[in-house]
Amino acid sequence: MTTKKELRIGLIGCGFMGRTHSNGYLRVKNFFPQLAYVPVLKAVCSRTESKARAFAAQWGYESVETDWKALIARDDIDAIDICTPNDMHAAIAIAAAAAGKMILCEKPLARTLTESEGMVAAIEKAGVPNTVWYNYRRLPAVTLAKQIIDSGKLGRIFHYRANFLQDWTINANLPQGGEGLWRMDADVAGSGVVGDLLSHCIDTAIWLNGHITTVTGMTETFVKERMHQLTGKVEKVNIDDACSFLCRFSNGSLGLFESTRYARGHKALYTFEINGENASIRWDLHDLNRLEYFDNADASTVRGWRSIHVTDGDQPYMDKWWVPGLGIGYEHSFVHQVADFLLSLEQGTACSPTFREAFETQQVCQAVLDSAASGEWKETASF
Ligand code: SOE
Repeated sequence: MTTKKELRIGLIGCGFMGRTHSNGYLRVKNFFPQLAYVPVLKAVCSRTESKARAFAAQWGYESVETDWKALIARDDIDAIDICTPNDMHAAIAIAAAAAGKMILCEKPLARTLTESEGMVAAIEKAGVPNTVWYNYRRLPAVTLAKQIIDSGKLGRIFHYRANFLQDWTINANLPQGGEGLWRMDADVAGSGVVGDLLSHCIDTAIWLNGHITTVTGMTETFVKERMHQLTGKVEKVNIDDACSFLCRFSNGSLGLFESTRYARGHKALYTFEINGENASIRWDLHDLNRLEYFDNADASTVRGWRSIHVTDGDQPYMDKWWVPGLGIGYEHSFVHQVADFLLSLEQGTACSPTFREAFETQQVCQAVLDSAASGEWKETASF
């Protein structure tokens, strides 16, 4: 018999993110056995019952629901995990908070700043534990970057540079909206690459380098009209296919960000580089166990970019996995987020990024979109 405390999960949404989160819940008890809490996959919810049943059978959920309100009303659910398309995040989070449930919400927090504001207010009024799944923070090499920066080794930071490049929407015949393609529909997604991809870069940047104060951006929609899967009609495309922006951080450094779904040859190239007075670091999602580090204090005879293979037990999270030298993957970042959420419950602390912290990312996204629309520099709203 387990002496662990149960965290009974009600998952809403059976897509790609539903799978990454479910895998996190399943793996955490094997690899983080010291935690006081253990997730229990109580129920999964999808509008389509057959889909919910197939998902429950595949991932081990005990029951299914087809109405998210019924899921929230259940007494045997402690935490609601929101893995729906973005247009449902606000309604579900606000209702779940009012019902006193803990909430784990997939990124971005919502479609708009206004929706996000309502969510932060609801969760803070309810006082329930919450987190937003900006998973890349929890890759060991990215967490190591945070530790190196916080140790002061970089000194004064001058530049922060990030890219998130994909190529899956180049085909002009790709429809917009509907099953599997909701990210192409602005009514559902809120925005294109800004909310979907740059939000990851912004979350990591704020975490590593502090607040972003002003931005100037440009966006482009390369294919202006596409068939909408749900209406069967050719409709105007309202998402941004690409966005580049410049910004200033409150520590005085300059930022340069680029994201697109039109970078032929790139499927998910997320990279960042940070240049400080004494040292620089850079990271690439395609080689996610590696952190590159240049330290100007090294003897000139051996000075150069070090390639740190982040697989040692002394490095973040890696004592939980295999043996030094053996890397881990994308999916482990979600296991780490579950572990950190469970630890935060045990310790009575917040699990970063909270809704309020993710709201700051949303403010930057909004400022970038506003700047692209007006052609002006924009201040991110004061937090
Ligand atoms: C889009 O293709 C996407 O799946 C994002 O929605 C995820 O957040 C990102 O991690 C990978 O790309």
